[in-house]
Amino acid sequence: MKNFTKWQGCGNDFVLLDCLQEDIQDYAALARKVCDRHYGVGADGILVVLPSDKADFRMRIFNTDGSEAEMCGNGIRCFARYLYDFGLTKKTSFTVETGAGILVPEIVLADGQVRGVKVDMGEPHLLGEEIPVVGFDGQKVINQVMTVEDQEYHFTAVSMGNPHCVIFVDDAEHFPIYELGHKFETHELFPRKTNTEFVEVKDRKHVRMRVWERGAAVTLACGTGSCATVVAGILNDKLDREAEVELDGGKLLIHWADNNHVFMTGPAELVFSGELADCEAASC
Ligand code: ZDR
Repeated sequence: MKNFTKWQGCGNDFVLLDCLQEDIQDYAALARKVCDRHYGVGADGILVVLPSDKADFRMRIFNTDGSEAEMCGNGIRCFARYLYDFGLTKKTSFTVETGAGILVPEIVLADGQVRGVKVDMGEPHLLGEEIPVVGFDGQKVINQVMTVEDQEYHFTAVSMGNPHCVIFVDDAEHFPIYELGHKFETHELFPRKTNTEFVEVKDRKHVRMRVWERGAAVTLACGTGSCATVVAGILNDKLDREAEVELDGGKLLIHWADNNHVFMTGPAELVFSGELADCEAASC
């Protein structure tokens, strides 16, 4: 038996496993099993709470297909709220070691109630080899052309620790994301695959975005993708430094500050707690 909590941030949902006391052998197998919406709990990924010798806590995230992501924006808000609400820390701001470096979430309180979580997501990485994108070493990848199914698309690539391919479209609502998302994810330009955001700019402070996530397909929201979207919008002179990203499952406020750090503010909600009856796959 293993206790878990289920969380969602803008409808991007996660099973959180507290492994501060005891580690699990095979997170990839457990993620595939637990994330299944018929045979498991159902989630877009699992979040693992671990001790860290570099920060207050360490977060690992595994996608539904078992692949490990460097970072997860919606996940880290849920992760932070778990630590605060369940009394693992009394601090409202603390450090979290992730595959994208040490990040700093801050619990947003009003009248003693948690209203959301604001996260210093660190600096975006823009050079081709950092994202990575093939053929762009030493260069930023802004408004370049790629071909998918014989059609040309303009894309801007950004890493928020994990890779993102941002495509500005006229009509995000009707973009055939289910048909084409996987083709972007596995495009030869992106050797570590990519998350892909389809973005309609409403005005300089407001975009509508839909996402195809690497390792998970279409999800209702993407935190790192929202950060990448606003960074790409600024690089293409379509957005101001602070903008709201409207996702299928909610809204996130993103600010690319003067110190080059990206700040993301949004909700994180506990859905339920439970016990995994059988986590044999992970020998726990
Ligand atoms: C998009 C994401 N859910 C978030 O909120 O940032 C991150 C999940 C990881 C993503 N699928 C990846 O980089 O493989």
